[in-house]
Amino acid sequence: MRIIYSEDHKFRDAKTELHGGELVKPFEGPFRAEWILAALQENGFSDIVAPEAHGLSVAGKLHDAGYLEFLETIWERWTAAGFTSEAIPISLPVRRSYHARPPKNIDGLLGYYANSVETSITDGTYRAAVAANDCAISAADHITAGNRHVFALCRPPGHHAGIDLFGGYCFLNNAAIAAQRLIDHGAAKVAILDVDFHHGNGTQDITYERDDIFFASLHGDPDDAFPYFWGHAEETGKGRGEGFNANFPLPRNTPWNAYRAALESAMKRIADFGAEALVVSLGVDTFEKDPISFFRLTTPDFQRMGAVLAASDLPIVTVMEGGYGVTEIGHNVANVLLGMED
Ligand code: SP5
Ligand code: ZN
Repeated sequence: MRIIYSEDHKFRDAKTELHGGELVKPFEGPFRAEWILAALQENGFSDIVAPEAHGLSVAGKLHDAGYLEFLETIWERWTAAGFTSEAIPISLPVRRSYHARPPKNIDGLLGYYANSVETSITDGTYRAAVAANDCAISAADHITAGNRHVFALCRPPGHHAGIDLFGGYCFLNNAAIAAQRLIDHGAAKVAILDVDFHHGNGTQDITYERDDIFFASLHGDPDDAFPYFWGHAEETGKGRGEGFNANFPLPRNTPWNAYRAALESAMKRIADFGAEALVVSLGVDTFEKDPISFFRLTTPDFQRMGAVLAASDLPIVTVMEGGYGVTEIGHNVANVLLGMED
């Protein structure tokens, strides 16, 4: 399987994350991609290529123009405003902010474009996010060129990034960008399946009113898990997108057998939709030892997951999302890809 990887992920290296009332070392850091890359190499994956540079040519079709300009300029504007530490939003539009609009004040703008506040913005964040977007686009292009399965080792992740929102360690929605690229190159219907532990609220936001992208997400029940305010089963799409969104919230301690049943339901929905290609938002934070999540998947379960995905017989772009804390994340990712190749 071909793997798309850019060293530029290293430019996303925040020092702070707001967690439990403290600024801690972020769960999402460069070490994650290093562990994953090492495990892939150990498992014999050797076809590892750098992405082409695409800039925001695809992202511009999905994300708001003001938001993209914000991402590009926030660090410069933040430091010009006299702040010396990392950029953390403090004030967000909420219920009854009827007249919310992008303020000119940089501190206000930061909150306007945030959906959660654990994600500090730093020098280099934008550069790394664009590189991850390049990986997703290049992976889609290798599929269009005839590859069956391609893995984009994206970092920072993307599935919490909405039309005009960052948060949950995400800035540009790499999975939606891959799906859009497949459509731009001729696919009529693309499915995105999100198996990260957390609901893919950003991907849902971007695809909610579309009928050419079917979005399915398996995740910790938002009643008990981040991002809390999205991911309920009754969110089924809107307008022409009604019926093209499927959420599978699952309870604390979900083991592989219960997970597999939900996964097979999601795959059935994707087959019924008539997808021509599948984008998988792969988070391995469903692992039993993940520090911020509560499912109970084991390392061998990830190979079983890969087999279920490949049984769809669809071309698959797999895009890296979450998975934290322990070196096993690398082996868990490798196992998904090995399961696809069997
Ligand atoms: C891409 C991705 O996986 N993003 C996840 C972002 C989660 N950020 C907030 C985490 C809050 C976790 N709180 C659980 C504490 C468990 N001790
Ligand atoms: Zn996650």
